[in-house]
Amino acid sequence: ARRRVRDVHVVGVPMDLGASRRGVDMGPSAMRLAGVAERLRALGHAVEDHGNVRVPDRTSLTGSGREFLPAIAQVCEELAAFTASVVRRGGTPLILGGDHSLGAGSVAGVATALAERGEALGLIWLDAHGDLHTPESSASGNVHGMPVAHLLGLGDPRLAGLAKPGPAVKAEHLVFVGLRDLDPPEQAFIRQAGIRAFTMRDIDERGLRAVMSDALEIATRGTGGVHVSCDADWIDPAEAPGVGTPVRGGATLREAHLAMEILADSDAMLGMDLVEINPILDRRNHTAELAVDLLASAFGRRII
Ligand code: 5AB
Ligand code: MN
Ligand code: MN
Ligand code: MN
Repeated sequence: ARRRVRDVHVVGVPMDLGASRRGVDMGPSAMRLAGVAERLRALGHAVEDHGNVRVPDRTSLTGSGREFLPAIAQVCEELAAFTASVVRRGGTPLILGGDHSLGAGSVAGVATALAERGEALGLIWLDAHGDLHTPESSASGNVHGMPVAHLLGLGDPRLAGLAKPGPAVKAEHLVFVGLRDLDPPEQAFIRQAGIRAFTMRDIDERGLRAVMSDALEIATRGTGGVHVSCDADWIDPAEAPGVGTPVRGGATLREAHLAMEILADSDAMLGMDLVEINPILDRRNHTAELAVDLLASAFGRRII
């Protein structure tokens, strides 16, 4: 397959308001220190780093959990405006997180730009978790467990209403890969809404290549392209210890690379999030370096 030269527009979202454990706000710095822009430039892409979206300082806010939703919605609104403008210009937005609540904004902006050309958006959500809670269904109240529900138009209108006309994504164009930790309301929702989801068991039984081919088929059928939202916790914590919410039994290093290589070959990717890197839990920036390696694969790195 060919390797398309892209205009990559990087933005950092140094936010951990969506999580109860602190530290993923340092993810953008960690990936920049690991050389993300330089790595993508070395592949021939034009890369512009736009710096960080403004995020309110946590110590300046009161409350916790779902009480941070209005502040998160403001960050997501700014992020959605950014990704929409990049996609309108034919560029590829690359979002460095930050907790996964930012997905409610990044994906909404890409969807808005596509809707302007009359196209629907496909979404591949690589994650140990479903992130399908509404504020009502969530036991933790943590907004990083809620972005997918909001992209489907459910939950709080301040997050669900960011895509114009919205909702950002239809259930039929959404697919999960890597799931292994769902809460009961998320399980019920997946079954009831008929959401396509590949668990670690599917990867074990069928292999990553077959699962990823199906995921791409689902996310590209009837859409103008695919946004890939990659929560670093889809990878096994043995490989990626520096993540916000580690869950044993995740993708291997080689499965993660193959997933990215298959995405690059498909040429269907419109934008990407790499989120939930937690340098506090990491060893010598290992997980951020792994994330940057994976991004290189997703953006067309070749061995030969
Ligand atoms: B992540 C949990 N389902 O709602 C919740 O890391 C975990 O963005 C959410 O996938 C994990 O608090 C959110 C238990
Ligand atoms: Mn997760
Ligand atoms: Mn997530
Ligand atoms: Mn997490």
